[in-house]
Amino acid sequence: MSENDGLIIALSKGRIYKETLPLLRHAGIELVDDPDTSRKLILDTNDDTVKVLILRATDVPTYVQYGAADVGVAGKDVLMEHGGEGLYEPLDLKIACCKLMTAGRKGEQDVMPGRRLRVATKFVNSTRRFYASRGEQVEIIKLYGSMELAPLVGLADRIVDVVDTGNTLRANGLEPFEHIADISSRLIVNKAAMKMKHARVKALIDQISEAVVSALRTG
Ligand code: PRT
Ligand code: MG
Repeated sequence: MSENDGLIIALSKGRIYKETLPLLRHAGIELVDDPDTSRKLILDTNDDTVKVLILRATDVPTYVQYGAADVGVAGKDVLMEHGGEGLYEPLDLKIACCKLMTAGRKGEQDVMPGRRLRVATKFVNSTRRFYASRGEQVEIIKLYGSMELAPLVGLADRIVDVVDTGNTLRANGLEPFEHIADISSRLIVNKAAMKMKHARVKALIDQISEAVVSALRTG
């Protein structure tokens, strides 16, 4: 694959991969390998010049930022944490939708004024910005997963996490409190690739954009 006309796309396994596949198909890109059964991290497509990298969701913006991938798909939650340096975000794909929310033990929304909340989350930057915007000083505890456990065992008063159906919160005796942001996945593009591979990247953005519109129309 030549450096200049090749295209490298960064995706994460799971819901983003599943929901991005039909959009790529609309752009004429079909995957040859299935990441759920293959152990390969670089997947081939029907086009020799297009490869797909399978990464941890939080690593996708980093690969695109440094140009190891030309384009990628990442949740807005992940992009808000990353900060967006070195990349453009030209397209809202309207997939993997959810909400970034604060949550806590059911019925414990009220807090004593002046008491400093402890908030457990993997979204440290978004959490800091949210509470700062309300003039609230909180202590943030960085976790990497299973945030729902933290309020149950007294590690934290609050969590900040993405919520879809809310079933996971409910199953653990928690409830959502404040809405921080609506989240969906975005197409992201490396800034240099946008210039150097403009025709190719622009064509991909246009085709995927069409696919998003027609997916919304057909529900
Ligand atoms: O799982 P892993 O640690 O590898 O990484 P990840 O959680 O970042 O990746 P993944 O594939 O789970 O999520 C990728 C992206 O999907 C996220 O960055 C979000 O933008 C988006 N998304 C949409 C979600 C959800 N919906 C969602 N429900 N990400 C996570 N969840 C979690 C939620 O936190 C809860 O624990 O799924 C669980 C079920 O949600 P409920 O509310 O339906 O019970
Ligand atoms: Mg997950």
